[in-house]
Amino acid sequence: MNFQLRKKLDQGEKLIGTLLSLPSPEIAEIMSMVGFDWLFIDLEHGPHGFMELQRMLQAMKPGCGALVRVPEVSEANIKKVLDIGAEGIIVPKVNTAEEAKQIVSYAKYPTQGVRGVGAARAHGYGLSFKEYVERANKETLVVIQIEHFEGVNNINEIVEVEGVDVVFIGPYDLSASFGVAGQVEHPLVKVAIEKVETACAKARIPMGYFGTNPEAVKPYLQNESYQLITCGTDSGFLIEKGKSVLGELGK
Ligand code: 3PY
Repeated sequence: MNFQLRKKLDQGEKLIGTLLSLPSPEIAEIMSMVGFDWLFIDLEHGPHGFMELQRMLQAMKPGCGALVRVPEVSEANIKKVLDIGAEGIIVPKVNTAEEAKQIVSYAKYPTQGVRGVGAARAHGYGLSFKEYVERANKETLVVIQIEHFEGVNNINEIVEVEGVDVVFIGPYDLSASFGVAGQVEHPLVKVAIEKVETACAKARIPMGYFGTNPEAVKPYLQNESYQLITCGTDSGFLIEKGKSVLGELGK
């Protein structure tokens, strides 16, 4: 595995990705060919299983990285996603430092964590086993999502957890937690995001943000705290283009 995302993040690069909610190797292939730096593959809301995930990663063009959102925190989920060859995990709705510590420990081989050692695609099915195991703790990324007011309330403790590489805002869930679902510009959401930004800046942890369109992510692209930007979704692109074609044809 030739992982590049960690190096690029460490060099301060801004990495633009898009969210894939459909279990399609062809879509993963096309999006990696189009030039996105990375793909956010969503096993939390998407119907993908681990086999579809493997096919998607196999289809991607080298140079485009994959971060995979696990459906929930479990040792089995995190281990399988990394063994299949993801460059890192994205974990939804992390609300406490305890949860963050647990996640890091599942993602790291001993002695930093408890990740099980077994041959799979990430290890070249065993061919590059030693090399992968030596590099994995350094190269694989642990991205945690703050997307509930409880996580915002505990952010100062969460960013202290060693091994958390990126704090990623989930603006839609965050707005829902305040009872204003979908209002990602609502003052309650904005103030919460600013609190997370302050804590991350102090702890020197880069941040990530998701927006459905370029206008929504531009302010975050310009904000130096943010390095992982996710713009749009596969299904959103299809809907938008399908509607616009029909509109042009007067339907
Ligand atoms: C959200 O906006 O809630 C998300 O999780 C997007 O990543």
